[in-house]
Amino acid sequence: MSDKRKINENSKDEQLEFFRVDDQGKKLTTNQGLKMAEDEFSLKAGERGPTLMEDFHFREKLTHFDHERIPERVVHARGFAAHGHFQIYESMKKYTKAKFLQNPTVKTPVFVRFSIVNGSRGTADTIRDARGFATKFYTEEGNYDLVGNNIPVFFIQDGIKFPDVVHAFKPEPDNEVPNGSTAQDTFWDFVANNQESAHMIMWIMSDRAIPRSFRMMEGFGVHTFRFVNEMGKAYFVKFHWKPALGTHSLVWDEAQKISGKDPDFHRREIWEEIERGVYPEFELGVQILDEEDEFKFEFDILDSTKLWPEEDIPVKLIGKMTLNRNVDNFFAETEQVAFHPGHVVPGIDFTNDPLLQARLFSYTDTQLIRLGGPNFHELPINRPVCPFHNNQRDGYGRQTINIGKVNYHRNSLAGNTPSTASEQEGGYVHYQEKVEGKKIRARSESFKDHFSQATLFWNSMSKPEKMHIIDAFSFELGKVKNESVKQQVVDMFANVSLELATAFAINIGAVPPKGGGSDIKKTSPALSQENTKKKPDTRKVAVILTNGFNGHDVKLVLEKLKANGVLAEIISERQGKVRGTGGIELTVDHTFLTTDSVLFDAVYIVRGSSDSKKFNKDAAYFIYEAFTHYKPLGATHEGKQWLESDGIGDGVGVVMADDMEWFTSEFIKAIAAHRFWNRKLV
Ligand code: HDE
Repeated sequence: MSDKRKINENSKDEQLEFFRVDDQGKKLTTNQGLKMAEDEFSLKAGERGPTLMEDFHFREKLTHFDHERIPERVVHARGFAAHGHFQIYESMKKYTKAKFLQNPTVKTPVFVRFSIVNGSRGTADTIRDARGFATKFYTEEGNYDLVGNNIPVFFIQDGIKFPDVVHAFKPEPDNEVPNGSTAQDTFWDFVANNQESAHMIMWIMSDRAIPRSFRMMEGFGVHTFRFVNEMGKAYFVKFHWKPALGTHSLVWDEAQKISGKDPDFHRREIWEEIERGVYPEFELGVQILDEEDEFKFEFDILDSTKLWPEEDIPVKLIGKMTLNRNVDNFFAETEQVAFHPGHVVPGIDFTNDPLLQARLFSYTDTQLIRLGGPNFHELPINRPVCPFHNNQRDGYGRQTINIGKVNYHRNSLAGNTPSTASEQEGGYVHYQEKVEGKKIRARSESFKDHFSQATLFWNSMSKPEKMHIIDAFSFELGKVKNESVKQQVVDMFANVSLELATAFAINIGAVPPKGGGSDIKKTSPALSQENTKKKPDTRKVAVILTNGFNGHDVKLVLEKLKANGVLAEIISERQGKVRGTGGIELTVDHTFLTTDSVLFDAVYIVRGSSDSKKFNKDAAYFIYEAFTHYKPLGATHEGKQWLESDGIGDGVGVVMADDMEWFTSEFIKAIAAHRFWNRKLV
């Protein structure tokens, strides 16, 4: 690429264009470009004879196929990614010299990969797990990777324990069970014996671990990083992604059923929405702390099991990211993208968080095995959009043809180039933090409080959220076989909340805690999803109807839903058309066989005049399940009478009316509300 290339929103797209290959309409060739006259029969000695070694085409085809797979990521194996851009609202010059954070008119290209931490590549999307949220900014100063999760804290404080926690949460090593779940003895044994995990476990047991959508979860950089400005002044910073549609979750029973009904639930949704131009948006937020304030808190800011309460250190929203383009090829882009928290640009620097320090080693190391050598930065998806030059050479799969004889530094033959850049020329200069101390394998005293913020999280939950956490502990520990492990976990979480530990102890047949409890009374309202944004956009409504529905009214409701960003899908007894009054026909999107109640956010029950027993039975089950998952229900016409006679009609979050205007606006409000936790289940 020319050194003069201007970086803009489309630079990455333009760069990728060079590598795109369209095979359609072309002649089939070998990898050497030889056109082949036959691709269905191997070369044999006689029609019924043995295959010949000479068959170079057969050998090439099979050999390539035999080598198609690469190792899946050791964690975050299942992922989904999309392209987009990021734009800041106003210059962040005061805090950082990072160029992509200076100019509000510049759109920096990004590539974002969402992932599941524990599950393997074939796990279902909706398992209970933390989600990865990794962003590659292709900036004019090189790639900057913000490799975060949807949970702001982590299981452990020191990276040396990462293999231990991962071994404990992956399937047990003898029988490789359970897959994509942590309902196992080894995981909970790890938790009870490594109590620094308490805070993260609270998040994993909460609704945050079963997000409704990738576009409805927050992202967090987790560690404390540094911003450094042009004057060399540094600030501590924590990164946040705030979803435009708010943070919402599934119900656990629903999440488990989706795992069977549509294991690709999350990736399918984002793919389809980007295809129809409804782009996911996230705002980038920063919490900034003066260096002088490092020791002002009751926790250590270098400890990744702690968050900075947003009420104490507000999140400043500094820009917006829009994901507007799906990949062309999952393997080439989503699978081969290589993130690394050590990919930084001038103005962004590290801290001594021992978890971050370990990550700075691990990510390049893992790519060497996963992507097969040191040249993975040359893969199209990983290439910076700015020029890159150095004396690193050779290795498996090298793409560039570096001309000339000089491949070392310092030299006189090439005028000592490629030469280093001064700070003024954009050269990266590490922040000169003063460090002194004895070489020691130990944990700072300031890292020793494992429970205060776990209690802060518990205190901040609404009543339904607390119930979900109790249920999650009861489910997970209910599957643990070892009674001692169960008891150890009960006794451990008594330090977080007696109410919590007692409740799940009773459910799992353990002895309720005799001591413990916490004095922490503080709450952080920002932690509760109850206080998040509520919007109807992108919500999916199942419209249940059959022949003889009121054509005029239903058309009106469907138009209004669409105008409010709600996606309505028609569900009926069979595919094809359903006929309403006034000659109105609708195309059926699904039958009760091809879809399921758990795949929708709300149900609109119209019914119609036809009276099929099968329709009635299937629809009743569909509606009842949505009702028990606290989803908004709307009913008009025959549907209304039906719900009334079913006893569901007077439930909270059930909207019924004869006036279509009133009905639609109330139903849209109910859809935006997400769930009605105070509904009494019949
Ligand atoms: Fe990772 N992590 N991690 N991690 N991580 C990887 O790198 C590691 C941690 C995160 O979509 C691996 O390329 C260590 C925290 C994401 O490609 C590996 C430690 C956070 C992704 C690795 C951590 C993350 C990874 C596996 C503790 C949130 C997926 C494959 C010291 C801030 C990126 C790979 C993608 C992937 C190591 C802890 C986020 C092995 C040693 C904390 C989003 O290098």
